[in-house]
Amino acid sequence: YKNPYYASGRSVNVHLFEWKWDDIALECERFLGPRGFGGIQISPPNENVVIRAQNRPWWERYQPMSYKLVTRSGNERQFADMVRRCNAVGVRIYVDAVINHMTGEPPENVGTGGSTASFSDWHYPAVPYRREHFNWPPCGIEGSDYATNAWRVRNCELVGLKDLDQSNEHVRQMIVNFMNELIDLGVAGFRIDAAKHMWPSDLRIIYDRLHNLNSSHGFPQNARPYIYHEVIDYGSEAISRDEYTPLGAVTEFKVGIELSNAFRGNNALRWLSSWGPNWGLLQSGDALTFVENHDNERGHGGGGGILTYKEPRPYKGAIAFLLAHPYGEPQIMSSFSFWDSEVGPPMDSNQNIISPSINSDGTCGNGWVCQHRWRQIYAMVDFRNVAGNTGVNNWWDNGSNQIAFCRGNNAFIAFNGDYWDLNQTLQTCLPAGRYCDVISGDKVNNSCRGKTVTVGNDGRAHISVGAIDYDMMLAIHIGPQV
Ligand code: LAG
Ligand code: CA
Repeated sequence: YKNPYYASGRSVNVHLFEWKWDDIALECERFLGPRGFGGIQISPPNENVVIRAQNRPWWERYQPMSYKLVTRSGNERQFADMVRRCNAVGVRIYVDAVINHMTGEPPENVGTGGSTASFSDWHYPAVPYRREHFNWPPCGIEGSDYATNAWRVRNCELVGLKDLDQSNEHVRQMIVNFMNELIDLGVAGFRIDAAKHMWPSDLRIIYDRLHNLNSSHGFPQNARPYIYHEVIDYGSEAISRDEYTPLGAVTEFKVGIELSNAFRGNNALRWLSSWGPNWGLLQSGDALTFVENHDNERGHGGGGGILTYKEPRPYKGAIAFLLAHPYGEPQIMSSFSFWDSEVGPPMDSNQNIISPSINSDGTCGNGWVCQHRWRQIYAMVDFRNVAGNTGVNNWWDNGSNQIAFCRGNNAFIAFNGDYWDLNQTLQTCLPAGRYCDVISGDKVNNSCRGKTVTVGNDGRAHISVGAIDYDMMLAIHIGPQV
């Protein structure tokens, strides 16, 4: 359950938060496929409760009404079409699976697929679930439970959401059927929402009943879905991330904290020379890594203080490091712009999601940030693919915030987080030649729009990253320039 089964030469997952299935299919064909992206985490595809009273907050999608594949992102036909078209261009789909709970007690009682429920009876006829399928009697998780009481964290309600009992055979079977339907439609795996709130032993039984990935979508025989567990573990709770690594990968939230800290200038970049488990992080093969996720970019899920698109210079630096370094299985966020932490995606007067528009420079409009279309970010996706499975070599630093390293003989990157210029001749480990810095500009008609770097026969090159340059890094590699 730890292999994402990316198509060969691909290595990065992008969370297209609240995108519609038709738009994702198009994005796979016109951008993500050609640019070498490995996969997409999509928003929960199953029916959720509609919350008009709060103007359709993004988090209504974390309140399931049923496992019907009908949401504001699209219906089952559109879902199937998206998966088929993305797989056809080498881009995998990972589903955000909300299986810990159903809804709270929202003021309205209709789902995105038209289902109704009777919340106060714990009755969801469209699944169906009844009272006996929930942990009973209901209790609410309290803040203090996280430190001391694993049982309450798993068997009580998370923010009032009706807590399913995954030790119940009917519940397991409904969840297995839901996940198998998605696997049969060609998805490559799952993010397990709120995994901390479910017993690993129950999850194991569910996973053991999952189908192999669908070989008619290009997966090898006997391939198991990639499963990454959302477990927020900063090291001080009754439940540890290590309880989930025997089951699959785990979200490593410490990565975003540490990289945000370092790239904001609160911890010298030189220390990143030991990046990885030495920092108290999970083993590389166990870790789904990212700077920000949809919760902590807006102060939800106990998060905050993480770099986001709103602080673009250090943010791009942190993402460049995340993608340049071989540690972990990286994911990037692609957001809609927001000022209010509850507001949902851009929508029209009928509350339908508005598609992103594409500007002439390739960036998005209509309220979509599309970090994956920022040159500095998509260029680093390509960098990681070119680096392949090489390690880190030729580490250099100035004892402060200027660092550089190579990935084998394939790729080289330098960062300047100091208040003075980086102007050095450094060992790049690349073959002699002229390279375009992929951060400062694309290559157009065989010439560099940004900086040019000339590597000599000895592999050395003059590297310049000014303290006030637009970006804090410079990257070159042997691949054809995108
Ligand atoms: C998650 N991971 O464990 C998701 O990443 C996170 O986004 C989900 O919370 C949460 N677990 C449940 O799936 C989000 C919002 C919450 C929201 C919840 C349900 O961060 O704020 O709660 O989704 O929609 C909302 C209200 C609460 C209310 C609750 C139940 O904000 O005040 O108690 O609904 O009515
Ligand atoms: Ca639970």
